[in-house]
Amino acid sequence: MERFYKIRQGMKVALVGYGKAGRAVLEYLGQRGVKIFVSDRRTFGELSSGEKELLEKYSAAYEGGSHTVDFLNNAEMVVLSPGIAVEHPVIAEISASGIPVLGELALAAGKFKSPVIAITGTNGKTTVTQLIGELLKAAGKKVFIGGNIGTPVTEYLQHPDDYEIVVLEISSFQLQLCGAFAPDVAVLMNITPDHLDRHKTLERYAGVKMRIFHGDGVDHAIMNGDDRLCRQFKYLSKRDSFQFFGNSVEYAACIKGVGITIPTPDGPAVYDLSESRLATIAGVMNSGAALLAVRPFGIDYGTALETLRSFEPGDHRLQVIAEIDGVTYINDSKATNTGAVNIGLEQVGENVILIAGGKDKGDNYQLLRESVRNSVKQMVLIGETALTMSKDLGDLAPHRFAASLDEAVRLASSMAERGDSVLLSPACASFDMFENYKHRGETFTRAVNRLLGAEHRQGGTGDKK
Ligand code: UMA
Repeated sequence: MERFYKIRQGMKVALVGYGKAGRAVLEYLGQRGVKIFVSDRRTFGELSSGEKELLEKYSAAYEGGSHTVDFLNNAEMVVLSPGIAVEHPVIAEISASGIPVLGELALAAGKFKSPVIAITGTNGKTTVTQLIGELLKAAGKKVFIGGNIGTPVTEYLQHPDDYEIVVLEISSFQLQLCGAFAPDVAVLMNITPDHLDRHKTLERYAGVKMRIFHGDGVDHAIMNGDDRLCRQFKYLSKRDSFQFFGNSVEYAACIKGVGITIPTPDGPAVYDLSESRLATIAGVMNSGAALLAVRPFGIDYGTALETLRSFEPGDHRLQVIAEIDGVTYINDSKATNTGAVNIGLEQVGENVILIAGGKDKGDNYQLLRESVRNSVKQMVLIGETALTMSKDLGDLAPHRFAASLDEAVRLASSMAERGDSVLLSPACASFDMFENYKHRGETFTRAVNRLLGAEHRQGGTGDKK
């Protein structure tokens, strides 16, 4: 049985990882008089002045360059950042010595003053988190939106009275050390292979995802009924009853085409999303999940429908950047796994010049074969995984290699003909060449804008046949 962790003045706590999550935890604990030790692989000299000031503000000790048992075993508790593996040898040794090692969610468990909606899944979780947030705000609720989406959960703990509902995007990394965290509403969007460099097997990855349903307080468990791996690994969720969304009239949210039907005591509520930005295969599934998640909070039909119809998806997810000489350039930098690329290719359709590759996360690129065969004319491969992708997919479409994303965009542009789409959908993390997926998407956008500028300077070449 997992327990809630209490914080007391004078307690010694070590933070491993001094990124966004670590800094938020430092601020939270520092204000409560905790004695803090911070360990990060960056040397002290590599920290920004703001990071140094924060350490000084709370008189936190700092270990830079590496993590050591000697430094951490002074602590009564270790809070581990999500990007650092539990299996890290130093963390494993600390844990074996009996010092509790917890993540941000385990620290926050028991401290929420408002209902919590938590969303996980390999793909779609950011959009669903945003959708749920928009639906609740449209209904006049004060909503905290955070977690993996960018604002650490701990920031909520600083001002819990400012909010009526908490909506959290939760990653598999965060679920690994979630302790007694139990949302009131838990949503699982889908499971496709991802982060297998960290989780090793698909079953372990799925098991971690299913932890979102484990806590005793989960009143509403919502799951994609159409997703093969969600169904295959459902037994790992330790519960029997779910509200499903997907393509069946038996489901709590039934999705047909671009419509969603949800039974209500007054008859079925039908949400027709045609003509909206959510009128895509993924868009309606995301909307079905979001509608089920907000159902306990009594949002009226008209408000919900209007909010969905006016929703604008975020950047870096199938974002159309420009049309140049009849070629559409699409930024799907957030597609960091094969599942997301399959969704993107299905949506874009045919005649795709695909730019893919990046940092390997243990994914199997053979899982792209069917959609590459159906949609892709040519490929430009970049990053660490370019050669592996060439081996796994190269027989399906002619391809070239590029040393940078700028070069990849130029090459793709030279290959494309009128009516084609140049799609950046990497199937990989970005860290081999970029700071993160946003930086990669922005680099792509800038490269496309340079092509656009060149076209304008030439007065539009119109040379694509
Ligand atoms: N570090 C070490 N030792 C290591 C590895 C890293 O000390 O072995 C240090 C780095 O020097 C850096 C810090 O750890 O100072 C970074 O910590 P972190 O990787 O845990 O990242 P944070 O900045 O704390 O951001 C985290 C999430 N990052 C990850 O899960 C990798 C962010 O999700 C999240 O938005 C943020 O907390 C706020 O909750 C990002 C992400 O990439 C978007 N998530 C993955 C994904 O979506 O696929 C799961």
